[in-house]
Amino acid sequence: VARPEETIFRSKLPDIEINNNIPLHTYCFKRLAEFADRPCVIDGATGTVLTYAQVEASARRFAAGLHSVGIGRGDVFMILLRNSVEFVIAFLAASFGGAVATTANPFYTPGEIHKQADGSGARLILTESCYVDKIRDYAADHGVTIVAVGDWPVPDGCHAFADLLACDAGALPAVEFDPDDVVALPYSSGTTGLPKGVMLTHRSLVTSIAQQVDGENPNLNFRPDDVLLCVLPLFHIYSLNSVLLCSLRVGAAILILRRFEVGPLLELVQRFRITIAPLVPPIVLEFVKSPLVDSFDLSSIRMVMSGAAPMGKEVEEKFMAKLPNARLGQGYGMTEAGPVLSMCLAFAKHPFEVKSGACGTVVRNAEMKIVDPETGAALGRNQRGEICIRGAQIMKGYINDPEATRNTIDKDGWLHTGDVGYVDNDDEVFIVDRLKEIIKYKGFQVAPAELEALLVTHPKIADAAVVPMKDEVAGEVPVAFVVRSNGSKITEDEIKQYISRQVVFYKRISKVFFTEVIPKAPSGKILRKDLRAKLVEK
Ligand code: AYL
Repeated sequence: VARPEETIFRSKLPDIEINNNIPLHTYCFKRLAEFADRPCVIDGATGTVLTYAQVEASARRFAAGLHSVGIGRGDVFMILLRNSVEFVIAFLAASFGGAVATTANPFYTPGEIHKQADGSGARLILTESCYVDKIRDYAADHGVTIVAVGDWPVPDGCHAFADLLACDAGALPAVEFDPDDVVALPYSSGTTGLPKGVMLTHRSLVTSIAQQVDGENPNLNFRPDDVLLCVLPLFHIYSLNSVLLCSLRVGAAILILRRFEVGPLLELVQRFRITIAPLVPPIVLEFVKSPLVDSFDLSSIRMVMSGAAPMGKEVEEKFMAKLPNARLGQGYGMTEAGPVLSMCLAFAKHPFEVKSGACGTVVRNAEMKIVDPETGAALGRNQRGEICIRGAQIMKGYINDPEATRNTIDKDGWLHTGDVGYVDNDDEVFIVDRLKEIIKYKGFQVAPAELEALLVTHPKIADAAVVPMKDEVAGEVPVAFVVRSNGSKITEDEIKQYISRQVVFYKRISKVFFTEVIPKAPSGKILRKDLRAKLVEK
């Protein structure tokens, strides 16, 4: 008889053999001969189509181009692009060249970009011409190369994307390879503190993709004749992994959109006969609310995925009533977990019955356990605790931060998510709460520690704490508790503006509460629970 502390949850699908000792691009393009002439990426703005053969060849040429400007094995470069064909080519080029791509939001302020460029040690930044001004001084001061996409002529002092792409792929020397080499370095604050570089290796990404789309009965049944909507930002791991890389592996077409707007999006769904739409809850909500949904033919959609933030059961049910032909389900991921922990089994080739509100079942070739946050003991079914995951897909660690890595992945290899949930009698995962600090604005991460650090640099602020507040549209928004410094009369508006100038739109503080003191534990840790409780009273 298994004792409760031994309870480990597994997928309902059998484990499969995963060859995760090969480079990510080799794995993704395994069936290139078969798919060579099929559409790979479609630019939603122009309708331009690149085939699999063209994308693969472009990535190899761009890898040679990167090499020609000094980016080789183990070197980090930043992709600071909106969704685009160039993004896809550059990311795959990182894999071909043995380099590391750190992905960042092009809407970041210069300060936010500089922090990530510094922390990751990026030696080159690839961005659009219109954003070059954000990084020009930084690049000059730090000897960082800039590669610009778009607008001719190329901004002063930058290389042109097109020139690097014109390199001869044969000029790329053979690259030594280790499956545990890092290939992607997205940023995440994890369970606490500031954003950190998450080291995802070839092995971890190959494993994660295989867990989703490989096997006789894939958990996520993407097919070569599918057309996937890629509107979620590729700099975020959800879109990079579950949309781009999973599609490449199966030979599907990827329709790339730069931004989300309901009307134009619905029109494209109809025009390109999109079959799979990976979304986040706020976009699902817009679909539910928009009267436009009834004026387009959306019958091609067979699968709608939601992830990155909680989705209410009501939204889910309303959506299914509106699009009865489509299957809606959730995936649950965390950047550090590689990222997918659990995936809806109604998306399998031979689908299972699932419940609305569930976040899927743990992926195959992985182990999940639910632990009591107080005692660390593993809990049985239907008992709430911290969700932990183990498997070859999880991150190698945080870059240059062994301590944060140790605090997240324990000595037995379990990654602690900071999410509270349970596994029910049918192996479905439900997320009910969060132990960690992070705030989720429409699925985007906001790290309270980052905003707190900015707030306390203001001379009129003595102390500050940032916590999430529920919001109907965004899910959560950051709000601040502020202790004014002696005699200061700083106002809510001044504080909001001070922060707005320094951060991307979704990190803006939506409300300020002045207080006498920030509640803290003897260790100095902010008692966020107490502050969140105060919000409920307000
Ligand atoms: P990060 N329901 C509730 N909360 C969720 C869900 C979900 N379905 N998915 C993610 N979260 C929260 O690193 C949770 O708190 O990665 C988790 O720890 O930006 C945190 O978001 C992680 O935030 C997919 C589906 C990737 C989802 C993802 C999520 C990546 C978000 C691939 O196929």
